Amino acid sequence: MTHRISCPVLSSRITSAAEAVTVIRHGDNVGISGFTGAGYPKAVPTALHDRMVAAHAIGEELSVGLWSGASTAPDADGVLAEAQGVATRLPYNSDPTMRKLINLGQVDYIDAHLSHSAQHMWFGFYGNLDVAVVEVTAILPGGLLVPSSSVGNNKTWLEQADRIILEVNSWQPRELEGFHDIYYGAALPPHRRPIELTEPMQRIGEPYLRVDPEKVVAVVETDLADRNSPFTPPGQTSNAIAAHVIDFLRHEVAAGRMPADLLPIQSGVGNVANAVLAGLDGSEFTDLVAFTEVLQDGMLDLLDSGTMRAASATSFGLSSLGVQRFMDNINAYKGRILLRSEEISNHPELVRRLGVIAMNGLLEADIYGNVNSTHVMGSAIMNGIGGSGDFARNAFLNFFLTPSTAKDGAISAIVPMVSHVDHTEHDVHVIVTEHGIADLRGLAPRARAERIIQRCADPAFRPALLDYTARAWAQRPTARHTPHLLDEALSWHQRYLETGSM
Ligand code: 0RQ
Repeated sequence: MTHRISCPVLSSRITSAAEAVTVIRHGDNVGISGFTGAGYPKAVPTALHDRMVAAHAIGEELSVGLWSGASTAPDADGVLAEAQGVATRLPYNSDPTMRKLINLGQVDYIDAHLSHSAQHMWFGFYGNLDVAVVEVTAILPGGLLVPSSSVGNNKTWLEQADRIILEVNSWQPRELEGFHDIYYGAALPPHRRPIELTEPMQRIGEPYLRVDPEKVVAVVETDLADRNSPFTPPGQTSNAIAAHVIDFLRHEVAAGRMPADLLPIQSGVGNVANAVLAGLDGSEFTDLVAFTEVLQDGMLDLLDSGTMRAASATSFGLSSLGVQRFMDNINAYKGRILLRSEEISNHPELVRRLGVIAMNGLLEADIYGNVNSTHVMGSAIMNGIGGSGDFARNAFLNFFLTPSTAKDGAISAIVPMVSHVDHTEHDVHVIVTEHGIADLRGLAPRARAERIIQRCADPAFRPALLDYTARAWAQRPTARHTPHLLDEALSWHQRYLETGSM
């Protein structure tokens, strides 16, 4: 037995990654751990890549359905995409190689709300899960698993898979034991009970993942780092967006709609989200709490400065510097950070009960407030809806944050009609760009259009947007509640495709 594996039954299954992947067969569905580049398996995907390449070289078919918590890394999604070994992928991806294959139509991508992915598995919507490959920090004497830097869908994958490969990663700090809360009370309708979580940091589960040792076919030891992508320091645009959000929160507190220590915060991935967190750090707000899915560097800063008292998430999403900082002070974070399954971190019942303030990015919004978070020019997937729908739809208050233009000003983030809809006008409260903030709550469509154009659109695109709305509204008798010029509504996208500018 090694120092991380103290269960005699499971230590007898220790083997190499190359040996472990022989249990994966063509056509299998493989559920891997991993969420925003944390806690994904690091040795098995590469070994599977090698096996796929060798099989393809002699004309054998070997491809799998690949399911995860959310995004992984070049040494998981990336290598499997490179081997042309993935037939279907769900529920979220941000790997560029995988994205390319999805957009070429070579991988079928099921872009799902993250809170749905586990329950859709349980409902039988995705078919059988043949193999689970799950990274853990340690295996305890009785076979309980200490989870690693993300939880994601691991509980469901371990329960549902026919065969299980465990990767025990000694790069993950052993002190992660105690950071997790794994809820085992979920049931299928009509037997579901309320989830008794009324405070973001309440424990409702166990610190360990359970596994049936009979199903564990291999245990692979690794010592490899998470992806840990760097963040760019907030620039002028991100800082301006952050300042608008914080000003708005201040206004909401002053108006008596929110307590002085705000409500639980959810913050999406990316640099803009990180800038908002940085902005909160310099503000008067204190004693904040997060009920979110990803814990980025910005949130670690808030925990360090004491601006935030605690954070519940499903995963870390730290830079290398962030990881170092976390590891150096790990015991100080214990009790202040909880990692849960993504079906709980993103659960609509909990998001609504707790009254979460949701902050997520977007690709484009239209004049009436519909939001596209996923598809470039209506067709090419960027990442996926991720948790943005889980949080936005059920939030007390949601923000959608974006620079007003993309691609050096060639693309307006505010368009007459979005080319793909992820968040409908009914679910969008506040849109923010560097130019300003459009509070859409309680507004009818025409008032929303005026506000979005005047406050959020880039000045270079405002005249054309105003011209569009004026002509749409002047139409008779077709102009109605939400007026559009149907032959022009998507012409901005078409113009971009044809000329390289909207
Ligand atoms: O591409 O780097 O090649 O220039 O899109 O844009 O402005 O850097 O914004 O990193 O915050 O990402 C919606 C993708 C925004 C993200 C999205 C191009 C732009 C750039 C990125 P380049 P920015 P961000 C929690 C919640 C869905 C999932 C989610 C996302 C690149 O926020 O994936 O919210 N959200 N999950 O140039 C064409 C446009 C564009 C555009 C931007 N209109 N048309 N390209 N870009 N706008 C996390 C999880 O759930 C795991």
